[in-house]
Amino acid sequence: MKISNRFLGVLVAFVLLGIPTSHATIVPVQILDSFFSPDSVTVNPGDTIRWTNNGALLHTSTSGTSCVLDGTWDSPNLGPGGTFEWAFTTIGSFPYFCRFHCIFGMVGTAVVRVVPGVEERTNISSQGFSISLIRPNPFHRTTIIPYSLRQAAPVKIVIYNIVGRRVRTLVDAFEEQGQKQVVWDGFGDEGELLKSDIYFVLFETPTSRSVRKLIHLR
Ligand SMILES: [Cu+2]
Repeated sequence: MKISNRFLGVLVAFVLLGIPTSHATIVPVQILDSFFSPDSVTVNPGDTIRWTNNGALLHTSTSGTSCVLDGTWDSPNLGPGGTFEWAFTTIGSFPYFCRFHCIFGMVGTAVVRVVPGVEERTNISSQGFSISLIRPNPFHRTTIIPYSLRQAAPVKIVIYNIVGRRVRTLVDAFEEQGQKQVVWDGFGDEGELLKSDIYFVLFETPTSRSVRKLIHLR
């Protein structure tokens, strides 16, 4: 089913009225010591981006271009482990930067639009678990794996290499129902950056099991 302009209009109206959309989700972006990862992220209207400082230095997420604040959002100084969230309610492209490192090119963009695959994301499978479009795929630095749970369940999301060896466990936890996503950064469980190759992501709950192919290009 294609998303019609009418549907889009209704969605936008809902967002403008402040009514949460059913697929609102928190999208993670990592702050590393010289860049945001991913540096461009596409979210649906109503989604929230959560920046987490996984670096060792102080950073910020500050909206604006050319290192000039535009006043939409400006996080406090985030130390290692610090997080900041911002909910995006209007469609558009929102550039941002780190106040400390913008002059070194530490910039990012949040693109807010109705993401293709939203129908799939909201059409939860009868087995209670569905996986949406993994994007980007192929990926270079990070890829986002969206999924949804119709009911709370123990969930395992594991990356295997081409010969079937487990290289990374992304999720192994009891999770509540809802739209989720997990980011894979191309690293293995031992902290090693894995080589360019085809990988498989296995999703497992007590009642379902499915596999998707992922291409990692370093
Ligand atoms: Cu910074």
